[in-house]
Amino acid sequence: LQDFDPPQKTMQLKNEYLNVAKLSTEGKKQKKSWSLMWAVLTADQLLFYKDKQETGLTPSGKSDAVQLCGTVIEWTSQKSSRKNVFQVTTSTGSEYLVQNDCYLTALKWYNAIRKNANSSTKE
Ligand code: I3S
Repeated sequence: LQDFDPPQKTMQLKNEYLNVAKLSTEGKKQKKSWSLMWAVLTADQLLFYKDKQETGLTPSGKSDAVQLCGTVIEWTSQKSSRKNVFQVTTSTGSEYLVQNDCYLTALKWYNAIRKNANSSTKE
């Protein structure tokens, strides 16, 4: 029974299509390739789905799950020529670039992810 996450942790706090490029997986460099992903933020995870319709599937399916505990979020102008890009670096060494042409959209996600990463890390 203890396997169940409390409802407030799995609840979707924010969801939207964002441009995402994975730079590395657990320290291993990947070929940078941007794609439009359906991003879902919960209290302790950032999930990326290829499509909005896939959110019903398990996170282990076609999506990517970022554990926010120990994750660092920083704006970057070095790693892409695109505007409004921030980097998400996990405690296990996976790196993602997240981007939106609208600054306010990018800022809202930056703030929301940072807030949850900070509170997940303190728990
Ligand atoms: O850091 P890079 O290599 O300049 O990033 C670009 C590449 O990912 C490129 O793909 P190809 O190497 O297959 O052409 C993308 O099309 C570009 O969008 C990347 O640069 P930006 O500045 O958009 O992140």
